[in-house]
Amino acid sequence: MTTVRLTAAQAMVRWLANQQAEDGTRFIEGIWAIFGHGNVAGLGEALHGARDIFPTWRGHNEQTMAHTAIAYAKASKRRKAMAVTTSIGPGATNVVTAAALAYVNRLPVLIIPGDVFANRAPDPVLQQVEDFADGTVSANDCFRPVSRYFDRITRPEHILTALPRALRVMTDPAECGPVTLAFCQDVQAEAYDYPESFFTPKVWRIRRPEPDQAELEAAIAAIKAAKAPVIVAGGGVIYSGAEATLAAFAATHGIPVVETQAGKSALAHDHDMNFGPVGVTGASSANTVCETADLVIGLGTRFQDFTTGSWSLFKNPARRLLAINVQAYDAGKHGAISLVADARVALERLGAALQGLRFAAPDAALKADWAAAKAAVKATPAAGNALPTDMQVVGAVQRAATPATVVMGAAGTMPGELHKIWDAAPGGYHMEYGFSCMGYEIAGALGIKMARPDADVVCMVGDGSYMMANSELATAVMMGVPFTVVITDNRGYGCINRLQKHTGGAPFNNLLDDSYHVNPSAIDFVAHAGSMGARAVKAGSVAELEAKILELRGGRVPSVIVIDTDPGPSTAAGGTWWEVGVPEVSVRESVRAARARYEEMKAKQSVDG
Ligand SMILES: Cc1ncc(C[n+]2csc(CCOP(=O)(O)OP(=O)(O)O)c2C)c(N)n1
Ligand SMILES: [Mg+2]
Repeated sequence: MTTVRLTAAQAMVRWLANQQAEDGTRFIEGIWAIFGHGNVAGLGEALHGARDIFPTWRGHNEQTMAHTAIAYAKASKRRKAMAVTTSIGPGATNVVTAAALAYVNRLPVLIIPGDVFANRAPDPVLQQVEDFADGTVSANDCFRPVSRYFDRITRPEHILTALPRALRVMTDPAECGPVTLAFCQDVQAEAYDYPESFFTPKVWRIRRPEPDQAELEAAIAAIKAAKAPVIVAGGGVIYSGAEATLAAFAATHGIPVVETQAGKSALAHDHDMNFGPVGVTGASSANTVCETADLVIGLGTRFQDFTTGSWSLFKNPARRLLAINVQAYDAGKHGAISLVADARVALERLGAALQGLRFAAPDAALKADWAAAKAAVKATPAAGNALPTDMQVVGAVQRAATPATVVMGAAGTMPGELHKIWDAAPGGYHMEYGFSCMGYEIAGALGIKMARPDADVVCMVGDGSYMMANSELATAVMMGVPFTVVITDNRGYGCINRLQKHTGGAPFNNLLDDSYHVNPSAIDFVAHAGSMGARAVKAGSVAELEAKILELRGGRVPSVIVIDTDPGPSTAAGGTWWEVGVPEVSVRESVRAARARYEEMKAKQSVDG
């Protein structure tokens, strides 16, 4: 056996550089790194040695550089990913939130935090947490519940098994998610005679599981027995690359499609059978179709509560649920008829069996009514002193959009409004709404642009989310990765303020002016973003915003446009109930009234599994 003597870190980097996506490029495109004593001498030195074959990028915060990696994987439809390395202790635990984000959203990212000394000689090393009762625990054990695969590399030969397992999980469509390889800092630097064959280039093909025959037959029977089916299209449609198949299937069979946050832009917004966004942030067209449907066909969806209106949406007493999912866990939810399969393959098999079967599509007037509702809230406001609404801001961004535009976001008012009223071109919508993590936005925009250099990436971020995490803006400037950031400054947490009001609460601790202060908050977002090197400007009106988007597009650094908005309004049309626990006893009348409304809706919730 031919061997090569390398440190464990050198071997890891060499191996990673040789793993290929189906298109022949590196599956792990490169690595985000912030060094400390836990990785600088071991992995850091190895990355320097391999810098011509495996790029290293420096972020400003471990959590957000991981967000960039995760957004890259999402924008690559899980066909490519990135790695992230940190030191031990705080550098590592900073990534736990990002790991959870990737875990919830089923997105691949390879996390390589440094770990304590395997030899324990210097214990406790700087930043070691020291569990009094368990000598095997380190800070990195925080990653266990939010990793699809976790391993601790305590001997150099461990990577021979750990690395292939890591890539297997990241490229498995059902198990896909974050992998954590906690790398003991002494082990990174230890040498071993690795077999040359370990480094043979390998292509990681993403399999398309075929359905089980009996499950397929049950699904066909359920569709044939239905009179008014609806397809709830989730992120799985996009990850499977099933968009065109779904468009044809829906058109052929006259089955309406509604889209979840992760599934939005699977179909063009003006496809005849696209009845729009579903659920809490959904359209009246989509939700009306769902309320009356006698067969709800989940296609690549987790049935998150925003999709199902906390299970109050599907109201037809005869309603059955068919869940098509590559992951059996999701296919088995809520007593569904399960069809475990890749979305595209499942549609092909169903289409072949259903032949010319055609349902009476819902009334197209539903779509026309929703189009009118959208247009009304997105229209440019007349000139005046009133602050614009967030919907009017969306209108300006929409008018400035091109077929290459990818609008993105994660938390706050924007995800709900964009889901409702944004007219997405196919592939033109990227919302992190599995974890809805404030602070994903700017880092995520960077990841999307790296994955899709030809896209016109527009990051929609509230003042609150911007304040939570913005420093990868400086990274994007440094790397010359341009995108457009629109900051809607409504002086606080507008959407939670509205939720608080809706649940009977007093305005408290959400908007900046309702929060404890000695001096009123006065953040200059233009100066802040400008100080990091972005081209930052203020738009004094919606019309000015539209003009500035066009003017600043196409630079070599991100542009940031700040606009003041009214925290009050949101789109009233469409939507469904969403369960948020309202206090059962209260001295406040508004809370008691909200509780009564809550109990009314609880009675309408279905609890089938
Ligand atoms: C990390 C994180 N913390 C808290 C929340 C809860 N949360 C959701 S939206 C929001 C406020 C967002 O404020 P902003 O970004 O200004 O958006 P706005 O609704 O004001 O437009 C909060 C606190 C969250 N989603 N993520
Ligand atoms: Mg805000």
